[in-house]
Amino acid sequence: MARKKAKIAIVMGSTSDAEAMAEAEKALGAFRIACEVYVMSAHRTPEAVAEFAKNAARKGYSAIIAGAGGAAHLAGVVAAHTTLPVIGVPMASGLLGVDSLLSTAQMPRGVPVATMAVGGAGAYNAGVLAAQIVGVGDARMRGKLAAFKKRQAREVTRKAREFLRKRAKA
Ligand code: RP5
Repeated sequence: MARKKAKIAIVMGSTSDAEAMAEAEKALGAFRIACEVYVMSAHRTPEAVAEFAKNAARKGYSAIIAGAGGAAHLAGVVAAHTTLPVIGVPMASGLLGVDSLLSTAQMPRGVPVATMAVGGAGAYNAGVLAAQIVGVGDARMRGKLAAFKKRQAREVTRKAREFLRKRAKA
């Protein structure tokens, strides 16, 4: 039987989160994982969030990435309504994102949200973590992840050599 193609849902609390959350899409794209993007707010459109989260498993998503800032309850509310893994991305905000980070991470016992770093780097990591979740049941995806790690290591080594070479010349 043919394997069903994995897909991930990306939800953000506002269009003002779009630039940072595009990093999640970029990471998923690097692994050729499809995603669908939603904008909805735990506070401003709470019914839409509950409806989305309740139906997400039936729609076939492997995981949900949820990014919000400030009193960032989006990932937590999504997690309250689904058994899918929820990856939270705290957006940078007026309090440098510390408010978003704590509101995303400090979930009550029994309702986990896998919380990433603040902002674009966190959103990118959310995409990589989603690929790793897909990889649990997909050896080809694990191969892609291993190649990604090797590429990343090579790039760090290349940049370090270049930096040291320039430094020696100066
Ligand atoms: C949160 O409030 C959103 O996720 C966003 O990060 C922040 C500000 O939203 P806007 O006032 O820009 O719509 O709910």
